[in-house]
Amino acid sequence: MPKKILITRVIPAIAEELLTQAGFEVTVWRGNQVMTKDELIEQLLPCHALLSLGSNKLDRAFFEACKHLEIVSQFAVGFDNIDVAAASEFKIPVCNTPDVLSEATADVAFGLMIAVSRKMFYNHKLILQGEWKQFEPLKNLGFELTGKTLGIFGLGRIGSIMAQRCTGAYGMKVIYHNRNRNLAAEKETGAHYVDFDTLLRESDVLSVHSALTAQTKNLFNKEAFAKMKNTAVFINTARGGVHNEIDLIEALQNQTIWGAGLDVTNPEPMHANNPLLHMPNVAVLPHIGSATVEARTGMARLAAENIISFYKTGKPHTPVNSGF
Ligand code: 8YV
Repeated sequence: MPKKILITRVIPAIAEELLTQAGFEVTVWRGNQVMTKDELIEQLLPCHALLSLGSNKLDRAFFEACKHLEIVSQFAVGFDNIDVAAASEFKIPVCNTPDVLSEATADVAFGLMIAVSRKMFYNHKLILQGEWKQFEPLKNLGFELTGKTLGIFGLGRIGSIMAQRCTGAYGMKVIYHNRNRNLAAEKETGAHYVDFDTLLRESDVLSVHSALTAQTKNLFNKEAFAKMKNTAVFINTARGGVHNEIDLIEALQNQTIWGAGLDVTNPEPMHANNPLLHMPNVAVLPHIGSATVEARTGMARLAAENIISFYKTGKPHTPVNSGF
């Protein structure tokens, strides 16, 4: 009997192709909406493995209802939607898709930094509103990035690429803060480790690349923004839950910080009347970090290969819980 796999959204076809070629029976949920928890549990009753997306909330109750699952392979690098401790209790390996989306996501961070520093989204809106009338010598001036200090919160794969982009393009000095020092990344990027308060105090651009965890949730709040330069730009392409959006709006309105570039918001989707969308020094994108053909194809391939490798060798390529 072939093992049955459920894929919870239509993703690049390579995932289904690889799994089918490897002898699995694949069901793809073709609805446009994310499945409800009940729909997901019902669909999984006859399945052995789940290929999930970040939009599926896999909490303890889910794992209690689906303890028959043999593996969960997520089409995303982030896995804050999954109660990994609960999965581990039921001896279910959970995998993610690191590396394949790092270039694409770093590009969005880099692009947002430039867009904010030159108020690009706002200036574009002025044209749409018929407000481009004449050359303005003193209006809507941005600032230059050359020689500025980039602060990275979470120097992993994506943060390292962002650091390299910024040193290569603008000769920026790079400082970073992680829970633990990343000596390999320091060597690769020339980044200097600093404590969290120094990161806040010294960054001209502060870019978040960490996972959302109990420790990072709401970390960029009123208190943190108050320690930043009033000329600083805050960039978040990781998870909206790492910043407090009400505090961010206030910090921008009070000019506690200068600007912000967000690819992730809190909540998602952001409501169209959110004040951030109307601020000159803010650029917001709808969570498109991994939205390139290359990254999404790589994610689909790796998510499928994790399942294939698990059933062939007992070991998935990129598990996030230990023991697998
Ligand atoms: C995905 C992401 O778009 O990989 C991640 O962690 O945030 C994005 O690449 C999304 O989570 C798809 O599941």
